[in-house]
Amino acid sequence: MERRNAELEARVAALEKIIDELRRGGKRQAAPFAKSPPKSDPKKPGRKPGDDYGVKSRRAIPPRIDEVHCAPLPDACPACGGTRVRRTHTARQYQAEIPRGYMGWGNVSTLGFSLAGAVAAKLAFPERQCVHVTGDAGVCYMMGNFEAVARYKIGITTVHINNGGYSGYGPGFWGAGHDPYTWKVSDHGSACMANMARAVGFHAEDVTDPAQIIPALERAFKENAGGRPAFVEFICSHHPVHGGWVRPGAGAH
Ligand SMILES: Cc1ncc(C[n+]2csc(CCOP(=O)(O)OP(=O)(O)O)c2C)c(N)n1
Ligand SMILES: [Mg+2]
Repeated sequence: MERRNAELEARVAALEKIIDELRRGGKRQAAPFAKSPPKSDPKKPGRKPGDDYGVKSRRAIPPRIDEVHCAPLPDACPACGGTRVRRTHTARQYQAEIPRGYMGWGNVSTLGFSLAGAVAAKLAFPERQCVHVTGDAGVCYMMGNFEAVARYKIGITTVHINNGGYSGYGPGFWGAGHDPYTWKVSDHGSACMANMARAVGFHAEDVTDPAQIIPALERAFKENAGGRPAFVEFICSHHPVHGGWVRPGAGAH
């Protein structure tokens, strides 16, 4: 009987120890000193690039578009009833792959800030692929800083959407546009921004063939992995081309 008692007491003590450890473990966030000793080879925090990413939580991309919804502007403003309705901007939609992995803006932003944004993202998350997208004017605002990005071997990719002008400022469905001095840029044949980036150390390419979009990005990302920034210039149609949902605005831009 005594032996049995001693056995049970030892068992209770062992179970109490386990309960205590579990309790302490549950408070890890609040009390780091309750943690067990750190692992010598801990996994890097955050999402991994490539195959190491793990299971993606987004919906599967449908193989073909089977439904299109038109959202035309109403004839009058639903708030004030005014009939001078005009389009001011197009809202893009993104399905983010990584929570907080996309940095963007609502409508108006400081042209050129995306280079600094991508550099900051890369410094904060060196294991992630960082890409920024800019227009012609944006490139001109940031070009003075490309050399430093190459010198510090910051492997980011700049995607330049070259639509041969500053959209919204030139002529369009909204009217004649501003004075040409506000929107005209040199033809790509005489002013190639990819050449400019290459000259200061970037891997750089011009892309005119849609089939080359993905391969060019893959080449850029490969260069990035080796610590070389990349500049991919996509030559697009002049100014925006909008879908059939756009109707002429009542006034000039
Ligand atoms: C620092 C700064 N200067 C001026 C503007 C005003 N602005 C807004 S869009 C734009 C033209 C943008 O042209 P581009 O970069 O070629 O882009 P696109 O609209 O053609 O895609 C200008 C000058 C701004 N947003 N930020
Ligand atoms: Mg442009």
